[in-house]
Amino acid sequence: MDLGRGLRRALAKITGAAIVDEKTVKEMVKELQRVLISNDVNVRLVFELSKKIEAAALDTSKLKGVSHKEHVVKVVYDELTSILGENYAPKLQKQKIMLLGLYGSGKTTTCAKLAHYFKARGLSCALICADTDRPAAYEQLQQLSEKAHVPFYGKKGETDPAKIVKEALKIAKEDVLIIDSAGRSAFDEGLVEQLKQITAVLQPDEKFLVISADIGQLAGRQAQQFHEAVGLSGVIISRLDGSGKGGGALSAVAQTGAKVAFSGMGEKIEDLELYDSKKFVGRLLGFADLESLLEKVKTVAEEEQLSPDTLTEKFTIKTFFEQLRAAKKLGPLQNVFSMLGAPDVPRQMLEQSEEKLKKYESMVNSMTKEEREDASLFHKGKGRIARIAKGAGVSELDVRDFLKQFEQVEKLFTGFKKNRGLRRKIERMVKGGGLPQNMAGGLT
Ligand SMILES: Nc1nc2c(ncn2[C@@H]2O[C@H](COP(=O)(O)OP(=O)(O)OP(=O)(O)O)[C@@H](O)[C@H]2O)c(=O)[nH]1
Ligand SMILES: [Mg+2]
Repeated sequence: MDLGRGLRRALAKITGAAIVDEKTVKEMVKELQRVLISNDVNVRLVFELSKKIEAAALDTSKLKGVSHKEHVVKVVYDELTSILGENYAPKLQKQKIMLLGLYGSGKTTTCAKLAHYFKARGLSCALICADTDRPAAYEQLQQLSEKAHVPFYGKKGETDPAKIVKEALKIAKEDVLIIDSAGRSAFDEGLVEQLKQITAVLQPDEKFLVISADIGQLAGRQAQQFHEAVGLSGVIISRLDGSGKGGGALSAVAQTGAKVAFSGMGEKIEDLELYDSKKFVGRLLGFADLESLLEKVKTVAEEEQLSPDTLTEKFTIKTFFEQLRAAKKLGPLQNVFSMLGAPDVPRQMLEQSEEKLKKYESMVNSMTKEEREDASLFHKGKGRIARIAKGAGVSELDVRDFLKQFEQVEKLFTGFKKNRGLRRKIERMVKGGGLPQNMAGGLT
């Protein structure tokens, strides 16, 4: 399961619960364990984390002005952040950076990404090809240097990487020199020897091991081996964009004490990010930071306490539209839904543009009261759709789209039926969100 989705789902056990007690905390922890392990986070680490979270979450002695819910959310956020390592602050100064790692880990691509990164911060950069093993390594880096608009140094046909570096250092005057090195299919002495030779000539300021997120927790062992052999200043995790094992790789590296410096988030040269575990967790959970996450927990809790229970058993077009409208006010709907314990509502359904809502509004206003209460009427004869389209000044396709969306959400709600508490909350939230007066009038 996707890590972000899994974490949101786990957290929703708390944020969506009526009361937070030992049972809910345990359920949440169980769900957390499941998602972390399926993302290849080390089992022992997961159990340590669970124990800590459970203990801290159930310890209510330190609740100062926050609800138990907020407290648990904070504990989870802090613990996740802590297993995923610290953030890194790059030196924005003259320096020599050497990249190393196994075959296909992303070294060459990352060289260009780093050049782009430092160049954007006002430093001049150059790329040096010290990979004499891989055919076309020279051409690949040269092409990338053109993309990044930085000079390139290398010598085709030369078999000694140390020599290439020595020559390049004589002529390269750029602030940041980034050196690409050869890979191997596995960690071996030959590679270590070669890296040592390059290091002796280059005297790099930074030695970054590039690891693909795909290898998950094995990243820990790899970081350890390379660190012991050649000494690392940090690790760059590539392909964090596409891997279901990113959490495993990051936590394993963090456990070795090595710092994750950057992460690769795609194939393009702009796709490099400075690593920040808080930002990473925030993104997984769908919030910029802990504050905005807690803020949302609070708002939802307050919304819940508004108006009395007016739950209607039937989900109708009227309720649907009211919800879309109300949700617009509550901010990113995906987050609101996940707070309520329903993290899986399709995204496109939740991101209705203002313009679309206007269209919907006129459609709903063109419907009869019966139609709003019973959408199945639209399946009994085409006349109705044509009438609504005409009345609302939209196409029949628009009406059909709207009905289709309604039906999808209706299906989801039927699924929620088992979960009456959730439905009740959504209903309350809608009432709490309040409809603009004229709209509310128009819909009765
Ligand atoms: N999606 C994604 N792809 C990446 C990322 N980084 C690298 N790649 C791709 O991974 C493949 C291998 O990247 P390279 O940079 O050639 O890897 P390398 O470590 O230099 O490989 P060798 O020189 O053969 O050892 C290429 O197709 C890249 O486009 C990343 O962050 N995200
Ligand atoms: Mg390469």
